[in-house]
Amino acid sequence: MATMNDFTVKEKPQWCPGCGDYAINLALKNALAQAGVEPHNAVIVSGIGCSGKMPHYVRAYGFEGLHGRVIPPASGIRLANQELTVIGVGGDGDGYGIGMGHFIHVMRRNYDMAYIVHDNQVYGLTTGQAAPTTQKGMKTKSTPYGNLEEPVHPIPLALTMGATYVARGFAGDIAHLTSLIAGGIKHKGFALIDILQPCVTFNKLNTYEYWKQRCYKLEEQGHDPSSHEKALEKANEDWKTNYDKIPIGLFFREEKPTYESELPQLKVPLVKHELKPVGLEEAMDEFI
Ligand SMILES: Cc1ncc(C[n+]2csc(CCOP(=O)(O)OP(=O)(O)O)c2C)c(N)n1
Ligand code: SF4
Ligand SMILES: [Mg+2]
Repeated sequence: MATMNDFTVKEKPQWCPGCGDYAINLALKNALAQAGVEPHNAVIVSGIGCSGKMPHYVRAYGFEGLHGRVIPPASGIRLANQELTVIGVGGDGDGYGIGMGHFIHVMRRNYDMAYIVHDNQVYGLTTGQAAPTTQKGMKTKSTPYGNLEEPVHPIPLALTMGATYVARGFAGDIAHLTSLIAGGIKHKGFALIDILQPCVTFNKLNTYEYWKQRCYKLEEQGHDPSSHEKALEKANEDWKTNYDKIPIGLFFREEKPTYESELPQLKVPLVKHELKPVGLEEAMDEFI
């Protein structure tokens, strides 16, 4: 069985010292090992951002694509070969901004994949502009007088769009985060793991200390993740308490057939299908 070291690359990550991305990298490698995944069966798919560097820092298959386009290649890989464990990784700008359309639709389809969002409330790579999860009033490079927009709330959004595993972790608690990611990898269906990730260089509001003072663990309060209603209640607690109380942990989990499992054509993975040359006219007759 693979260990965390089997997922470790020789190169040193190039994130800023103290960035929460280091903790996510450790938690992800640990979680892959805990979930019993082998490096040759894992694919890490990312978009563009500081978070988008993750495929370079995990020893597995990897694909760093376009900004906001984590989900399309991840979905394609899943459909082509269900024997692979597919992990999408991206930023809050990537997934909840430019990639929002993909995020919403993948949840109602319930592909079997885990999606990890480095939620640092800013555009890190492009040096600190406001992102979709930036809190109202926060001053950033692009909002020097304070952000006028209400933030996106990914957890209630995921719950209402049909995600079957919905969790929020904190990069300041690696053991807890590891168990949430491992749970998402093992879950048969779409798993969102939104991660509160301090960007120590460009976000001076949402620091490690900020989250530590406010976060509490759902499981320590006896939360029942099988109840959608209770999950929604908890999911709205952060913004309803003006970020005084921020629940982290597993909000919701349910078993539902995945999209892939409902397609008889995928009983044998597409990559293992025998390809027979088909003439153009024959194909036109069949499909048009
Ligand atoms: C289509 C497109 N638009 C804009 C950009 C510029 N760009 C690169 S990364 C990024 C935002 C990164 O923020 P986020 O997704 O939150 O990731 P982080 O760097 O914070 O991890 C932007 C706007 C781009 N690369 N491609
Ligand atoms: S800019 Fe922010 S998110 Fe990017 S590496 Fe530096 S601390 Fe991390
Ligand atoms: Mg970001």
